[in-house]
Amino acid sequence: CSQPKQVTETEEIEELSVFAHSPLVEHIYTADPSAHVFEGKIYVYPSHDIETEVSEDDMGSHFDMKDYHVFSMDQPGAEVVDHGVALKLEDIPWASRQLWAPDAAEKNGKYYLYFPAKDKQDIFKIGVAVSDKPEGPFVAEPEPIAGTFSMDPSAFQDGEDYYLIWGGIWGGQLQWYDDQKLVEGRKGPTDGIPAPDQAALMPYIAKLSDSMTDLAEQPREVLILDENGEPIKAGDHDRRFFEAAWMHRHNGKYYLSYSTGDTHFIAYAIGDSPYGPFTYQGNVLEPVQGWTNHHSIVEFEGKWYLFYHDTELSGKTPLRNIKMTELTHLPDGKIQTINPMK
Ligand code: FUB
Repeated sequence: CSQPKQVTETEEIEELSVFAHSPLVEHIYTADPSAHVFEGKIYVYPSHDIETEVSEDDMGSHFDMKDYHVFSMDQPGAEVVDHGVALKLEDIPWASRQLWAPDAAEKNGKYYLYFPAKDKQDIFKIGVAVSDKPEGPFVAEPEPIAGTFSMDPSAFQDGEDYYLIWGGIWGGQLQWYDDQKLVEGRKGPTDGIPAPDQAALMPYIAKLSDSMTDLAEQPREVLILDENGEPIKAGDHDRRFFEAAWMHRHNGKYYLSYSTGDTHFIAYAIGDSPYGPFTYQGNVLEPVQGWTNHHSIVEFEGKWYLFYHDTELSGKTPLRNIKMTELTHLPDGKIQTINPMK
């Protein structure tokens, strides 16, 4: 019988360099990778970028995606399997366009794909689709999740509890809401953005119901505070929330990471509860090639990984490619900032 292979530190570093900072797939364009460990494998739920005639604007109209593919790999560095189309726009009764960044969760052997799309009135809502398998195909619920608005949902499991976190400004339309109500007449990317010295807009969180297809409670704003305990200001573009909220738990603390949008960082903040408040700490990821920066953080077999995207394959912002690399939590709980160019 064969002996188990002893992996040396050098071999481990070589293994890491096979996948670190390289596109995970090259046959289609992919972005916004949400990674989870399901059934002992890593599953990735990205956006599927496509070529489009739609011209670029500050509302993100050029991100005109029409379906989702799901990917899996047995472990980091292993072959990445494309499981094909998991859900398409034409099969979502309420949606009209723009299938943006999705995420997924598993509960009792069922899989839930949470996704944003514009409804028939061109307003972003968050929908859910269900499958018996992590790779789908997923069947969309007939209506968006009641009480949701804006985009970039991420699903966070904390023991028996599941939460949905979401929101994004500019093209994500969060600035069109006051007290979770759409304000008539707001149209552009900055209509409704607070003045620079006012608190920035923050992401939202709500617990999911037992069915996983509804919210169990009224959404709450997730506060991101500065070192003085004050909400990060709207004019603090290097630190304020823009989109792509992601939550993970490490050593009993909750980490909220997010994109700062026009300053292109993935920043993070730490708190004691999924509801926050969170205190800003620094950056997980420096700017990548391309305008958008969007990520996820997942633990697999005792190591932590960052999934992110850039535009290495196309050189064009709306045609991105997903990547992964190892992520380190330092002994003081901070995250070692990753430079994607290294
Ligand atoms: O992929 C479309 C949008 O671009 C996402 O929803 C944002 O987070 C940004 O990555």
